[in-house]
Amino acid sequence: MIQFAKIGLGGVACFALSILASCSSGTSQQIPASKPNIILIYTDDVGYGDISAYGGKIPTPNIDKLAQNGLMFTNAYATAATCTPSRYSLLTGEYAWRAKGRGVAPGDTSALIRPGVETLPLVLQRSGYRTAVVGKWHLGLGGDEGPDWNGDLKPGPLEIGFDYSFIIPATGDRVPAVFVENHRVVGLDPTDPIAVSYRKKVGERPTGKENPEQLKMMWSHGHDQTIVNGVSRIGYMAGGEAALWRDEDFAQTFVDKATDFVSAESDKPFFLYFSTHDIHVPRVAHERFQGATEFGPRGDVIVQLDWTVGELMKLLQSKGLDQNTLVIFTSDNGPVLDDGYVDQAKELAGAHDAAGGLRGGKYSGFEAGTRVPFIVHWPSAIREGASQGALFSQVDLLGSFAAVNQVSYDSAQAIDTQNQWEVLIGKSEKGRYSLVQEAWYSNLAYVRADGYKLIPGNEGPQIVPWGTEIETGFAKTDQLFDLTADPHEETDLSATKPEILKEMQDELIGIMIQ
Ligand code: NG6
Ligand code: CA
Repeated sequence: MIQFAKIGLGGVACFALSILASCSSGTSQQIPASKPNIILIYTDDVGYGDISAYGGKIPTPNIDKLAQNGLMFTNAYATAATCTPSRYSLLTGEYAWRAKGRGVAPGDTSALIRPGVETLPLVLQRSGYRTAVVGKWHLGLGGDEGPDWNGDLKPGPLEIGFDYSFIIPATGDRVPAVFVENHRVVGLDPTDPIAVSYRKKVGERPTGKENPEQLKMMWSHGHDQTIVNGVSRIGYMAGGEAALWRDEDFAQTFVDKATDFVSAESDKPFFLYFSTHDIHVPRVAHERFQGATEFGPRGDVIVQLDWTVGELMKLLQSKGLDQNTLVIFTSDNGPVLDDGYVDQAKELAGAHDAAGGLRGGKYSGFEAGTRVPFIVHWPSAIREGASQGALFSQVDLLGSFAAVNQVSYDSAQAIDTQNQWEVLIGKSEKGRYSLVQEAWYSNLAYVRADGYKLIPGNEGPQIVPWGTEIETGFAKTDQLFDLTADPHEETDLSATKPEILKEMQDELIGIMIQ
């Protein structure tokens, strides 16, 4: 049963967008309620069942509080079951599979989103916001020649709509193991330049393959190249010794950078794209969270993630911004236990079901690949905890924020975004008619609000072939599921419901050739 939050602004009930724009916020910051500050907490590999509000066994009281006082979505989707395409779509309003080369990006790839492309931060800049990205990027840096780690790293976030950027350039498990602030590697000594290769060994640093005795966390598949901070990575890196990160400090560093950005004097509202490293591999929590749970490192980084959310909320409260800041908490793709390091995630999972009863996981065309936790917290407008069952895609944030701010956007490029603002704040339960999910290798699945789901036939393997043990959902022929009657996608209805199958095949092709 879906309940809806009561919508009220500044003590005045407002029911229409036009009225909404004219209601005063009543917060200490003199910003109209139609322009709340926005923090988009974009977590990494957090599954539908990883948060305790969604049934997880690892305590996440700070995230649960967002759900208790906000809107908890049950049918919200990342656009892809891996990171790079999900982030691409989130920021551009276009499904990533529309062009090649937007799969999981190597750490030395050039910028996938180039200046001139419409983006969510550009829409918000146009709406009068100051904008920042803090955390994981994984969308490439630099022009066609690739990133210049020792020079100016552009184009990057600053060229596509962010006023400030502090990022892990790719992922925590990929070199170079350094932070980038705006255009520069942080703390780089110019006499010790960085060299990166994804093809051959560079420099003298030991590797996880040759020197496993130097590791504090052993690799299980991949991840056996250059060792930094006792963890071997994907890719080889030389130089940059003074700039190397310590994985244990990621969470605190990002909270500190967010604090600086939020605290800056400004008469503009802010948009903070806060993209955590948690809970991606390598799962190396800060010492104070190590051993926090009986679930091993994966449990510890979930607790650390919850701490991060608590710190952000405390920050908002301390600045008097908690009422009129719209906080979105979600994830870039579904869960994985063994993603390349021996951290006992599987052995210690116990009764914790990271996929929350869904089938598959990260990389998968089954539901756990892309159906993710999605919570919206905005006390000025959303007064009570409620659940939102409408079909919603992260690709819709661009169109929704453009609509509520009454700014235009390039709809020829941001082709897949829709205005779902009223769904986002719980004013409507009529979400999308349908959406497209992208699994590993750009294989697609098509989900409709009526619960039917099509996974077109493809030649991919049935199990992700490198040791994660995740089912891809792929089969040689088209599969049709009814998610309402069969949420675990067990019964293929393609033979018994040929009319629905045909209808959905046609609809998906229609979307693909748009
Ligand atoms: C895979 C990595 C995995 C992870 C993933 C990207 C191997 C064997 N596996 O190729 O560990 O890094 O890429 O994850 O190297 S994502 O969440 O950023 O998409
Ligand atoms: Ca991810």
